[in-house]
Amino acid sequence: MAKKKRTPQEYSADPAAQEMLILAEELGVGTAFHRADEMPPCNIGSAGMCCKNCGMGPCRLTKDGLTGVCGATIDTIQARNLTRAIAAGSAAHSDHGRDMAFTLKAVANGQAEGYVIRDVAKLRTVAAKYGIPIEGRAPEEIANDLADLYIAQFGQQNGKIAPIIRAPKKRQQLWEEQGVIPRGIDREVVEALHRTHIGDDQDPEHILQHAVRTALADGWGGSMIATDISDILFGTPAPILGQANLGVLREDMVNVVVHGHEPTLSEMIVAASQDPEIIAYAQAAGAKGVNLSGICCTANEILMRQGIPAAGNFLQQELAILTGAVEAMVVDVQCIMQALVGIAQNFHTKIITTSPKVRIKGALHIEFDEHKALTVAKEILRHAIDNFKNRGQTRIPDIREKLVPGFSHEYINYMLGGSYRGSFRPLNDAIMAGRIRGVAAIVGCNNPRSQQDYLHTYVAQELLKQDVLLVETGCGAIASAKLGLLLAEAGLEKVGPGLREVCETVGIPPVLHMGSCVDNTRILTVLTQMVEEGGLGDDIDQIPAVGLAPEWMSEKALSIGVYCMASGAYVIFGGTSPVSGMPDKVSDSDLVSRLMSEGWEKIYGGKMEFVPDPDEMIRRTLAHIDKKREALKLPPYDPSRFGKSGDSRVLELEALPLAERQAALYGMSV
Ligand code: NFS
Repeated sequence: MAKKKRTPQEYSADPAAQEMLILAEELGVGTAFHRADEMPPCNIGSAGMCCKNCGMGPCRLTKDGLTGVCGATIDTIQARNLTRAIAAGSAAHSDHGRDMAFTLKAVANGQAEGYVIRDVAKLRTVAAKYGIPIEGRAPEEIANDLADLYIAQFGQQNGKIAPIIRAPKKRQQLWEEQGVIPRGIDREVVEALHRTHIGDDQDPEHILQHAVRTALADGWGGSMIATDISDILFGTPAPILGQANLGVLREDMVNVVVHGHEPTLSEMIVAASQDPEIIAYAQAAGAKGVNLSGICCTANEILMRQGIPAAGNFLQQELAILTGAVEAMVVDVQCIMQALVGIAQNFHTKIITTSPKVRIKGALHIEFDEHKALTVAKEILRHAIDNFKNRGQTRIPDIREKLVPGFSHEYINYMLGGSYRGSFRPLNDAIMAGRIRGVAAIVGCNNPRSQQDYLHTYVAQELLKQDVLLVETGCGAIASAKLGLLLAEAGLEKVGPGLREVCETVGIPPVLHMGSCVDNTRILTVLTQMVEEGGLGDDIDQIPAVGLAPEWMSEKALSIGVYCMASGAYVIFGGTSPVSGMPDKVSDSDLVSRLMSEGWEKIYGGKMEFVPDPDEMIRRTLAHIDKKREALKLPPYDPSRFGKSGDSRVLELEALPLAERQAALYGMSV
C-alpha cells in the first residue's frame, strides 16, 4: 500500500490538536498520526487471518481452503485471535479492579496514608447487595468485608462471581443456560489463554462462547468492582463544572499531566497539589502553583469527581508535551505510548512511571504504593516543580471548552426524581411517549487511522438530531466535551424537539458523561434499572438502546463491546473488523463475523458488528431503536408531536402581552 501523508486537518477534527500537529511538523517531531501514515496496517493481520500462536507459524491464510500448519481453519484462527484480545482487555480492566480492592482493604485497616472512605452511603448500598451486615457497624468494618469479598472474586474457582446478581433476573437465567456466567475473574482469563493455545479448542462457536464468559468477567466483574470502589473511596460523581482541551495548561503554573487509568494515585496527586507546603514550594520556584490536568481515563476519573480539567483524550498525550509547558507527565497503566519518552526528549518534560507493572526505558520511575500514597504524590510534584526552571518556549493553544461531567447512575436516578422519589420513571416514560426515541452509548478510544474525534462527534450530533439521548464514557466523552456538547445550554438548538424538551425540563445536557471506560458498568446498571422500572420489557435486549465505539483501538474496547452485547445491546464498532477476513479470497472467512452478528443475536438478543461508514452506523442505530420500539408496541417515533413545551413554551409565553400570557397560563379571560 502506498504511503499517504495526511494534513493536520485530516489528522484531527480538534483545532487544538491541529495547531499542535502543525507545530510538530515545523519542529520535525513525529507523533502517532505520522507513524500511522508511515506504518500502514498489515492487511493479513488486521483482518484476523494470521495465526502466530506457535512456532510453526506465523501462518497466513490468504487463499481459499488454506489452513495453518496444524490444520487450523480461518474461522478457528479468527475466533482465537479475537478471544485472546478480549482476554487481554478483560485482564486490564480487572487488574485495575483488583488493585482498587487491595486499596479498599488497606483503607479499611488504617494502612493507607491519606485515603478515607468518602461515600459511606454507597459502601452500605453495595455491601447490602451481597448480604454483608451493615447495621450498627463502622464503615471500616463493612469496607473490610466488602474488600475481602471483592478480592475473592479474582481467584474464585467455582460458582458465580458475586456482582452477577445485579443483572436483570431474566438475563442471569439466560447466561446460566448458556454456561457463560464467570466462575472467577482470573479463571476465565486463564482459560481463554489455555483454550486458544495451539492444539486446544478448535470449534469457533465454542471458542466464542468462552470469549463471552471472559468479557462478562470484565463487565459484571472486574470493571464493576473498580467503579464501586472508586466511588466508595473518592466519592460517587455528581455534576461538576470542568474544562477540556490543551488550553487548560497554564503558562504561569507548574503543569503536571496525569495519564493512564487508576484513580488511586491521581486522586492523591490532586490532594498533594492543594497542600500549602507544595504550593509554597511551587511559588518559591517562580510559579503560581501546580496546575493539574489529565489525559485518557485518569482524566475522566478526576474530572468527574474533582473538576480537574482534562487536557485531552488518547491522541493528545504526545500533543500535550509539544506545548513545551508540561513539567511532568505522570503515567500509571494502559493507553500510554512508549513514544512519550522520545518526544519528551525534545522538551524539558519528565515522563514519570509509577506502576509496579509499567516501566518505560528512559522514563523516571517513582513507584506508587497505596500505603504511603501522599508521600509519593508529593515527591512526584517536587520533581515537577524542580523542573519548572528548565521550561523553554511554550505554545499552549488557546482552546478549551467547558463541560459538566459526573452523571453516575445514582445521580441520574436522583436528578429524575429528587432525594425522596428518585427513579427512572421519567426516563422510561419519555422513551415510551417517543419524546426520547432511544438511548445510545458512544464510548471508546481515538484511533490515529481515522480523523481524531470526527467519528465520535459526527455520530453523536446526528443521533441528537434524531432525539436519541446519549451517554458517553472514555475518550469518546472527552471528544464531545471538546466540542461543547456536554453543557446543558450548548447546542440544544441542534437537538431533536422531544429530547430538547426533556433536557430543558430536567436541566441536563443531551450528552451525559458517565465516566471512564471501567465505568461502562454504570451503563449496565442504568439499563438494568430501566428494566426494573417497567414499561420497556423485562430484559435489557428489549430496550431501544445501542452501544457504539466509532474510533476503537484497544483490546479493552473489544471486551466492553462483547459484555455489552452479551448483556443484550446492539454494539457497533467503527474502523476495521479484526475478524473481517478477505471474502474475495477466502470464501467462508465471514463465519466469525456472522456468529457475532446473527449468531449472538439469536442467543443474547444483542449483536456486535463492525461498520466503518458513520452514516451506516447511524442508519443501523436508528433502525435498531425503531425495531425495539415496535416490538414493545410503543408509538412510532414522530418528532412533530413534540417541541411545544420546555424553554420554547416559556419563550413563546414571554413574548405575549401580560393579559394574553395570563390567559394562556391560567385560563383568565383577556
Ligand atoms: Ni478506554 Fe480509557 Fe481512551 Fe480507549 Fe484508552 S483511555 S480505558 S482504551 S484510548 S477509551
